[in-house]
Amino acid sequence: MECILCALNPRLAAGHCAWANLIMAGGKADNSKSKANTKGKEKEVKKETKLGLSVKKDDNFGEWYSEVVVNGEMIEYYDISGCYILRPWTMSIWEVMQAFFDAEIKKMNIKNCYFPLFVSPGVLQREKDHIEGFAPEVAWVTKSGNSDLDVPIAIRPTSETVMYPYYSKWIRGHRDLPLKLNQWCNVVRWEFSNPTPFIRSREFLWQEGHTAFASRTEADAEVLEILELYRRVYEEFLAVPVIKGQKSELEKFAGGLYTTSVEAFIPNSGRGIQGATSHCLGQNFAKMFEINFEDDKGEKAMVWQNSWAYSTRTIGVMVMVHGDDKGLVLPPKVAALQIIVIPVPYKDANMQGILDTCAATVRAVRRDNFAKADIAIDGLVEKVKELMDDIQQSLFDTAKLKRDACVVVAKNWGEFAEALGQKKLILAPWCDEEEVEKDVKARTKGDMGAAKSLCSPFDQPALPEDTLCFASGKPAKKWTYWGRSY
Ligand code: 87F
Repeated sequence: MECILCALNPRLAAGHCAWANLIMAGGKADNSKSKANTKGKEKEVKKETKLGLSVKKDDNFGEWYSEVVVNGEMIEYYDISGCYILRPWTMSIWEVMQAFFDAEIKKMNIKNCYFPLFVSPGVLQREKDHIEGFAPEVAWVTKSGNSDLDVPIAIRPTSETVMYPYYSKWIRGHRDLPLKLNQWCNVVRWEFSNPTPFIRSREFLWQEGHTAFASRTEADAEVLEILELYRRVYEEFLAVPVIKGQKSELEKFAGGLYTTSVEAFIPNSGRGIQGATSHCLGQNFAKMFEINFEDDKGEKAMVWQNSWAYSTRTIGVMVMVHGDDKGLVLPPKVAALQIIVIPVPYKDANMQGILDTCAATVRAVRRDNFAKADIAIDGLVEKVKELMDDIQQSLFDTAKLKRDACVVVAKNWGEFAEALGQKKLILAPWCDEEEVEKDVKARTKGDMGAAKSLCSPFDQPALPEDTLCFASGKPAKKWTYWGRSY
């Protein structure tokens, strides 16, 4: 637990209040006086530190978000659109999640590696069917100094084409399997739709896991094991509730067999957001990249592959879900700084009285709900640890209550359209036909963006036999979450 002692340095004290989960003040001062004091100082400090926000979360969510991430000193805008500087507050959150995830995948015997940033055009083309839709987002290096390169070089938007030629080389027999590699790196996707810090940026940090197995059974099991780790990153660290489920045929990674994801929801914008994905690639890439092996019967076989990733987008989701009108609210488990200790010896107060009180209790103020508590110095550390756990849990509980309050069950088009208009997270019975999803997209097109399926939750409510699809009226096959999304 990181804790800072602010020896009455108002800039430090105020500046860190946005991030610390708890502010503890030792000693009691004259209440009326101290209130007047803080009020007067607040404006001054805001001006000095630019920590104050000019808009409220409910009034202008987009502007609020920009101000929170910048004034909270998490990011700085950069002179290339869609690129952001990740400041130390951000990186320490990233590192906490990284430490957890990295340790967990090591337990699964997944090894870290690092492949080059650059992709040769030849190898990129081998995946051309799947890259087709993505091609406009690939960034290229065409020059060195003043001279054009003989062959332009792509910058990785993801590393399938970089890694799989070597999987083909390294995998010979069944004893080479499974091959389970992960890399922590940056990727570049030259997005054209409006960039948003963490949520949609042209360069971002992620981990990408790429694994190869002898059997589909092993691959299927890993997909879910990784997805559970992603759920834990969101729910246990970032205190953000997510839904685990499967993507529709239209929304899955086109190169794979099926895609699972964790989906979050941002109540203020009424949009769903894909939190992380875990794909079973089947044997599609094995075919393209000739990743073959001799199986235990001496026969030639093709590997089964998975790939999975989560990115710095996680941090944006957390800021959007927990932040308030005062700025950032970080769950204690990922906060670089949990507590600020402020000694309060006022000159005009009775010094002995203060010292007596200081020796006995501290006043603690929580960042999440501003609740105040006087805690005895005896057993303070234990109490504060409990308080941190309580803040972590109540951030999650509050976020879940808010998310759940946005869920609407829609059984027909009328109910669906109404709920969409109210920015809800819609759970609807669906026939699971691709054409019907395309039709839903077409019918909901507008300035706000079309609605799409988010996922079919693994946790399926009962579906009575005669239930009809909300959009086509055909027999429904499953419950699926729908909404606008990031
Ligand atoms: C952008 C440009 C080029 C996404 C792209 O999800 C290619 C792509 O293949 C591309 N944007 N994708 C899909 C990425 C799939 C997969 N890669 C490994 C993952 C997990 C990590």
